[in-house]
Amino acid sequence: MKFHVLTLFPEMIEQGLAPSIIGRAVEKNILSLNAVNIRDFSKEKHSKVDDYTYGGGAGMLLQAQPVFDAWKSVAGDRKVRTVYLTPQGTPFTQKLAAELAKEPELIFLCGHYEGIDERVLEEVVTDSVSIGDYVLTGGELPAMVMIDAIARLVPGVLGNDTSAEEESFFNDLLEYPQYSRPETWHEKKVPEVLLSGDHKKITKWRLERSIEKTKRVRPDLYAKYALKQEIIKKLSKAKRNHIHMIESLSRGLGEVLYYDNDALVIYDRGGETVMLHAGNDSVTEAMYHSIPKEAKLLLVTGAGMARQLEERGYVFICRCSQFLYTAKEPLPVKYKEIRPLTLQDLDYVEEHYDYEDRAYLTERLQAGMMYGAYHENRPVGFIGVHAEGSLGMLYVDPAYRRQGLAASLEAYLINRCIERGWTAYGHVINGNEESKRLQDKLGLYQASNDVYWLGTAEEA
Ligand code: 6GU
Repeated sequence: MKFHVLTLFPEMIEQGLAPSIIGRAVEKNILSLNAVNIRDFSKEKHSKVDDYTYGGGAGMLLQAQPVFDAWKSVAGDRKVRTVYLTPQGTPFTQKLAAELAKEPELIFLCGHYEGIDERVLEEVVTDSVSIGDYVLTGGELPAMVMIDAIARLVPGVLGNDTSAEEESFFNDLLEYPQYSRPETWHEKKVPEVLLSGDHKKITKWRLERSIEKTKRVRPDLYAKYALKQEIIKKLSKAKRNHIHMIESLSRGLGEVLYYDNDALVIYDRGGETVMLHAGNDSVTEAMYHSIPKEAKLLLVTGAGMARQLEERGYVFICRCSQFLYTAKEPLPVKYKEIRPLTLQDLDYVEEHYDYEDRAYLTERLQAGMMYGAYHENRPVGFIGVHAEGSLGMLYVDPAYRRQGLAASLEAYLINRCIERGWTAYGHVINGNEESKRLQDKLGLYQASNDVYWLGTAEEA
């Protein structure tokens, strides 16, 4: 990932980030950091870049020309997402950090003085962002804050890929308190339960502490959490039919866009997928308008809703049966050589899985969400978890079929889901009887209602 920062104080950016984890990732070539001095693009005497504001008022304004030329020197004719740091921007959140972390390249424009000439902002800025309701002297610290938050989500930067998901804001809850040695310090003992070795109890205690803390210090966040829990509880009355929405919310990727008794719209950030459900099988105006423009895929629970969305321009992709594994016990796995695939297996996966593009498969591999069956150290089949949470992408080389490899792969993946506290579920395209038999054999239950996948015209 490439970060460019347009600034009057490039050394602030370079020196501010160099000693940190971000600096290490730059050394390892996972990130690049390019601070560009706007003053170098001045065409005036003494490299002047500011002037008085038309209409009067306090202070000086950065002029359009040097800002534009600095931006152009970086962006050229490419479309690069450009963030203007300003207290007048939309608030920076973990959600925006996650969205920006998917970009290959970002430009940050740091304001100074009283701001920047509006005309150049109109031409180059894609996002105006503020880091909070207070005023700083310039955009450099906010740019560094954003770079830090975004960079730690880029695979490889933190080293340990699971650490991003357990922390604050992952389920609208703040993190629980933590303790290290010694067991007693200043006459304070580490809570007993943490020494018990009982992981179920520990998880329960941590959740309770998270809830208690969030209620106390962030009632706004707690309200979001409580709403999701209420919806999960309601959906769980028909768990088989709603498992995709339940899992999207409980795994922390789903966000409630619309909720009205019997109608629900969820945006799953992982899969850029909107999930729609209504008891009366119809899409109201309000539900339709809640669909964000960045959504590429829709997952719908009724034929009527699917038809109405087709009339609105979405393209039908497929109708699937939904299957889920509700037992808590892991499944036996006969084939022993199953382990995570790595980026080195990208060509193999791409060659044998037709339904997704290389970028998607790369992301799934990097997320550690694809597993391979190996023979003599070469993959001979694979399976994975899709970005929105369903199991799929199952493939076995022709020479290795009819030996139970598919069953082993799926059983293995279901066990990994159980370890994460997830309920494993998947979609079987209508007509794929062989896959249905496999789900049956492994003990998965079929939901009574089918689901429908739709996409934007370009996606489908
Ligand atoms: Cl992005 N810029 C400035 N100057 N002040 C801020 C800010 C940004 N976010 C909060 N305060």
